[in-house]
Amino acid sequence: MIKPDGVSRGLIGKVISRIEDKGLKIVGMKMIKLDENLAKKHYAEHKDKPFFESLISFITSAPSVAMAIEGKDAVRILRSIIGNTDPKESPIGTIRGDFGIDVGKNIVHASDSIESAKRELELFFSEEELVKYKRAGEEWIYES
Ligand code: DAT
Ligand code: MG
Repeated sequence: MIKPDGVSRGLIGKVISRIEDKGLKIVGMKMIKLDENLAKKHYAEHKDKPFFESLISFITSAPSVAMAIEGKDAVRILRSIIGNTDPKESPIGTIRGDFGIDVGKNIVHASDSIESAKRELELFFSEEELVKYKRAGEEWIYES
């Protein structure tokens, strides 16, 4: 998901390009301004953290772009494309390392496990909103 800072800074295209360039496939996408209810469900694991209230206020402050992304090892690869939680600690070459400075404005979200990906996808997309198609050139990305 491209968070409110990424959308508001005009980084949607750059973020999507990195996902496409890697060879991953976008199978669902929507612009959505999270309401408090959805934001709290999405970040439920952090409800007792000191930064929870500011996180909810930030994530509901402007539109985000939610994406469903498919590919071999997609969860692990996306986490490596986005980088470390704190942009200051994130290597140059990652989205957070290249575009961010403070942890509370780290541009993107990505699920950290298959289980959280399933849970989060269900929060944002219905079955019908996820599409099946073949990306041209997949035979040049995957060995089999
Ligand atoms: P990630 O987004 O890398 O999965 P997370 O799940 O630990 O990181 O935290 C969710 C978001 O909460 C994170 O993207 C930014 C914010 N956050 C995390 N740790 C924080 C902290 N120490 N202070 C302020 N915001 C923080
Ligand atoms: Mg997380």
